[in-house]
Amino acid sequence: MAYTLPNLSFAYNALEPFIDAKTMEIHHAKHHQAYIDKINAALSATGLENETIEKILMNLNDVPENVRMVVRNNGGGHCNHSLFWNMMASPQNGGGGEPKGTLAVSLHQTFGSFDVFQKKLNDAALNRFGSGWAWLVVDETGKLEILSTANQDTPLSEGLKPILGIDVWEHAYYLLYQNRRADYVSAWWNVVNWEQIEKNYLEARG
Ligand code: MN3
Repeated sequence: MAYTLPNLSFAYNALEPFIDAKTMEIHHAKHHQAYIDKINAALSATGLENETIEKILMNLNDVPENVRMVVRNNGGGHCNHSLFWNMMASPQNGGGGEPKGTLAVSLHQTFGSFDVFQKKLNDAALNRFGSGWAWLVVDETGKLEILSTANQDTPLSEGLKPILGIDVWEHAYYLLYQNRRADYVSAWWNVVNWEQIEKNYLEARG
């Protein structure tokens, strides 16, 4: 089964004024679609066509060497963006604010406060040189951790479970923010979907 582009649960303009409709449309319909086209082509005739993308990225060494880098980059792009769309919600529909529930307690226990957590994730996003992602992940022991990855690398390939990610590729913000990544990252918190991230957290802890 070839992978297909997931529908967004909101309109392209739903995240305005923080993320503009044009950026969302190009990001989803062009960039994400391109990753899907390339991963589908790369996997054809590998015997991995029916695996989930998560399982493939968790076991990159099982991917034939001649397509491994293409799978890592484009499979990662498909996987990361599929998560990313659900990690955002319109401010009119619950986006933004601070988390409630189990994750709020764990963030406090791990980082001391929500503000410290947010500052550390912002630092990870701003210090990622070039293209990549900043992540909040759950490690093998259930502990929360902040890190960043280059390109479309996913924490799944390191045995970690991503529960919140910020795309810091220029394609995610350049139309509206040009070179001002810090402004984009700070605006992004207005559309963070804590309800979904709480779900991701509970699922990751099992
Ligand atoms: Mn992107």
